[in-house]
Amino acid sequence: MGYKIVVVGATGNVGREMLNILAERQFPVDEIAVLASRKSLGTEVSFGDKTLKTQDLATFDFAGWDIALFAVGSEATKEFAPKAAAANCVVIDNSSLYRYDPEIPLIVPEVNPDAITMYSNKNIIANPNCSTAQMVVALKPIHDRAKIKRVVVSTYQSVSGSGKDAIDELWDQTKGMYVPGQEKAPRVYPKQIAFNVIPHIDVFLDSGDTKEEWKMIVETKKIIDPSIKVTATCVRVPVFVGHSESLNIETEEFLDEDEARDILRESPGILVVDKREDGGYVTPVECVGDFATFISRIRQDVTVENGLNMWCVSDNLRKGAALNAVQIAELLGRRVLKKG
Ligand code: 2RA
Repeated sequence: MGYKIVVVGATGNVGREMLNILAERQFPVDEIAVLASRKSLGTEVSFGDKTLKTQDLATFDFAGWDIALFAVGSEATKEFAPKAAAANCVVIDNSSLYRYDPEIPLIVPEVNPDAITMYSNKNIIANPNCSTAQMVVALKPIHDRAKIKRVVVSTYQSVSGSGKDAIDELWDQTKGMYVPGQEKAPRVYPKQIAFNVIPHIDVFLDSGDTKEEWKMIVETKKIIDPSIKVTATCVRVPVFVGHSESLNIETEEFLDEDEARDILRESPGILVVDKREDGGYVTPVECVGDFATFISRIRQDVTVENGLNMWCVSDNLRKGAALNAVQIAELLGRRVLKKG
C-alpha cells in the first residue's frame, strides 16, 4: 500500500522536477494529483510514463490525501498549505514561508533527519533554500568531526533559481549578443545577466546583506548548529541550472585535508571529485539532473589555525528543491506514516 500524493505548483520548474524525481525514485504512490493555478488549469505534465492534467488548486479538497509537496510562492502557500494541513495532509513546503518558524522543522534528510518528529506541531515541514541545502550537506560531516566555528561562503547561482522567465532572459540576451533584436523575454534582473555576474539575489536588508545571504545564515544555524558563524555573498551567474559555492571553513579542531576528503567521501549525498589536475573538479554543467552534492578543491586554508577551503556544486532544482522535498517525504514515510 502506498501514498496519496499531491504536487502543488506542478507546472513550474520545481514542480515538474518533483514529479520526475517521485517517478525516478519509485516513491510508493497509490494515487497522485497535480495542482496549478486556474490560468494553468488542464496543463499536461509528465509523471514517469504517464501524462497528468492539472487540477484547480483553488477548489481542491486535500481530505484523504497523505502528503502535499508545495512548489508555489509564499502567497499561494499561505492560502492553501494551512487548508491541506488542517485536512491531515502533511505539507512539505519549498517556499520560505515556514522555514523560520521555531515550531516547524526545516529539514535536509542527510543532515537533521531526527527533526522530522516536529512535523506534528502544524502538519507542515519546510524545505530549505536551494543554496543552503547543498552547503549544509557539505558542512555537516566536517562539523561532526571538527566542530565548525565559522563559514565564509560565496555562491555562483544559476538563473533557474529565479524561474522560467530568467532562463528565457539569459537565452534571449545571449542570442542577442550575436543576433541583435532577439530580446523578447521580460527583464527579471536589474542588470544584464548574459556574459555578466550580478552580486544581488532577493532584496537588500538594512544590514547590507541580501535576503538570500540572510537565508543561508539563519537556515544553517537552524539545520546544523546555532553556534556556527556564517557570512555569505550570493551572486547570480549566466548558468542555466546548477549552483556553485566556494566554502571557506574554520573549525575548533584541526582537520587535515586528506582526512576531510575521506570523511566527505563516506558521507551521505556527497560525491567527491577532487584531483589536482585539468578537469579534476566538478562544474555546474556536469551536475544537472544528478542527485549528488559534488565537492572538489578540498585543501587547507593555511592563513588560519584550523581552516579548509572547498568547492561545492549541485543541481539547484534537485537537491536544492525537488529532490530534498521528495527525500523528506521518504523520511516521513519511513519514520512516521509507515505505508508503502
Ligand atoms: C535563487 N535561492 O536561487 C533562490 C530561490 N530559488 O534565486
